[in-house]
Amino acid sequence: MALDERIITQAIVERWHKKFQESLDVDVCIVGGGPAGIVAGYFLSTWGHRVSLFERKLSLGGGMWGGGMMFNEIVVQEEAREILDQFGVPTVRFTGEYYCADSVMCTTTLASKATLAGLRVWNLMSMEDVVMRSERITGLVINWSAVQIARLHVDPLSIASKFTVDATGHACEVVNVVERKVPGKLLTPSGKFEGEKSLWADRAEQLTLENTTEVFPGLYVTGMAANATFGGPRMGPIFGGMLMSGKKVAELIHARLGGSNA
Ligand code: 48F
Repeated sequence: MALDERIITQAIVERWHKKFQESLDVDVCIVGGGPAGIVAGYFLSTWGHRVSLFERKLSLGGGMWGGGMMFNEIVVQEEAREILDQFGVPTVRFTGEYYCADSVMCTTTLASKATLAGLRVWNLMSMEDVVMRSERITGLVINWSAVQIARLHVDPLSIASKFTVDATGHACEVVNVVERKVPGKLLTPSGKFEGEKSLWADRAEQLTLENTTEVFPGLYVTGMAANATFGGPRMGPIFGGMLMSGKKVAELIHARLGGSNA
């Protein structure tokens, strides 16, 4: 068969536009494709919701690839191991209730299972603003990451969603946009963004789950973004809290969408 480059171009452009047009109005938009965002996307998609995940970078995985300081192993505690089991990621007991997994295998398997479950990933796209109606978030303003990186003056596009999840990790980018646009209105004790505290693995892992909640009408926080928003400490390369937080945010939103099979 003689290959025609024009058909290759046409295939890519047409298929991409079809996917994008189908995703202009979804149930849930997740911003950030680290472990918390991917796990949230996996469960919500598995339970039948239409979910888009926007990831600024080329690849999903966030801070998971590099394990701890580029030693590519992660640690999870007993409570979180069942989530890795569910994804089919092998774990090895190190001692007591500490388990290890290969960070590359973990990242690629989570991403693979989530996309196969129906999660639609938009890589190389960044959230730059939110759409609000009557002080409720009703969608995202998005742009190509390359536009932002090159600081080009190019207007963004917007998409609609019933719920939005800030899974942007330490940066808490969606929450910070809301804080700037409507100061003092976050559903934190002070009404403001509290900011991440110093490393304390045990406390941080508990708080990550507690802090996984709705932080503004229509906007939920998960993963490290949940802790930073509510003033919790960071936890370092233990990833159980991220996985459990991703599952919890999926359960909360699933219930809001009227689901009962979580
Ligand atoms: O940082 P990240 O992995 O967040 P997470 O899921 O997990 C945190 C852990 O990796 C680690 C930790 C716990 O062990 O402390 O840091 O909470 O992933 C966040 C992702 O969000 C993307 C960013 O590129 C990264 O892949 N991101 C950040 N801002 C934006 C964004 C944005 N405005 N638009 C799109 N993606």
